[in-house]
Amino acid sequence: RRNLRSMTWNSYYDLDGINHWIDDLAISYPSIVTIIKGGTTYEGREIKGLKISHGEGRRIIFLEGGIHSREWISPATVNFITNELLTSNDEETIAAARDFDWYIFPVTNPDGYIWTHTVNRMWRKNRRPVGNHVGIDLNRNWNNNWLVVGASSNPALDTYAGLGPFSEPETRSLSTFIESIGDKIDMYLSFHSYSQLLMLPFGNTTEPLANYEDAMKIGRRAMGALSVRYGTRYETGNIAEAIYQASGGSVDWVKERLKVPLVYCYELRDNGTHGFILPEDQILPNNLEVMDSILELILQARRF
Ligand code: ING
Ligand code: ZN
Repeated sequence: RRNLRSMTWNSYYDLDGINHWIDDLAISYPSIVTIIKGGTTYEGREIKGLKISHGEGRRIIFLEGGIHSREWISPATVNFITNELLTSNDEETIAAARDFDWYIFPVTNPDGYIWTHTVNRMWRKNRRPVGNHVGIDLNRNWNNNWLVVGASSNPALDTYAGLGPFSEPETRSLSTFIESIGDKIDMYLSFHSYSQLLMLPFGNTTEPLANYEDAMKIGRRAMGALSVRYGTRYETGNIAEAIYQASGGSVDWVKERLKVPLVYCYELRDNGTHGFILPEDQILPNNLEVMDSILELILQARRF
């Protein structure tokens, strides 16, 4: 039998590398890991993910990575969390893995991700052609306040919201999948870069809506935990106050439509020195500090 792959944290992996690794995890951990299909892309690829489960009937933590293809640190972070949940000897991590069902999609925009590895490193959108242009911003295409603010109707732009809410196969199929497990999700985490922020819904208004106060308290504590290891500073706030007003993003839809209790969107390292092209020697430190914050999020959520 061939050797099963393990992932390293000193370089970025392409789509094949990630997908083969996921396949090998299902072979290595047959009673815990299940391959799941979150949907299908414009070019016909599978949105591949995995479920980590130590038994029936648990509440769910959902991880969404790589909806913007150039933000390579996002899939790398999600893969690291996955790896920790399966291999760590740390007690808190073992408990986190055991007590929840984890639904994990490191690359939710596979067509775009391949494009950044082959043609244009700075590609953000999916790869569907519209007129003379290509690509819809998959984080402006969700059916909540679609095209209201911080989104464009111009297909030439990076924030083009598409022809209508859920016009794209990626968002349509992924949202259908999420909806099918929606009432069991306790926490939904979306990973972007860059800016070092932990953001909560909503993107269309700076008003503190839903469980803003509780979510802020939990988020701030988690960012405290994140800063311990290397002193990395993250700000916490709702999307509109922390970064800019923008609607049609996944987290707003998950929060508003599915009423998931805790919904956060990370903007990972860095603060703009390297931006989307985060050097490979920062992958591991980024991953370690984010993992610290995830354990704290879970700890705080359990207390609530
Ligand atoms: N940032 C996110 C973006 O889509 C965001 C910020 C998150 C906006 C959620 C709206 C909803 O613009 C990056 N870096 O992509
Ligand atoms: Zn992004």
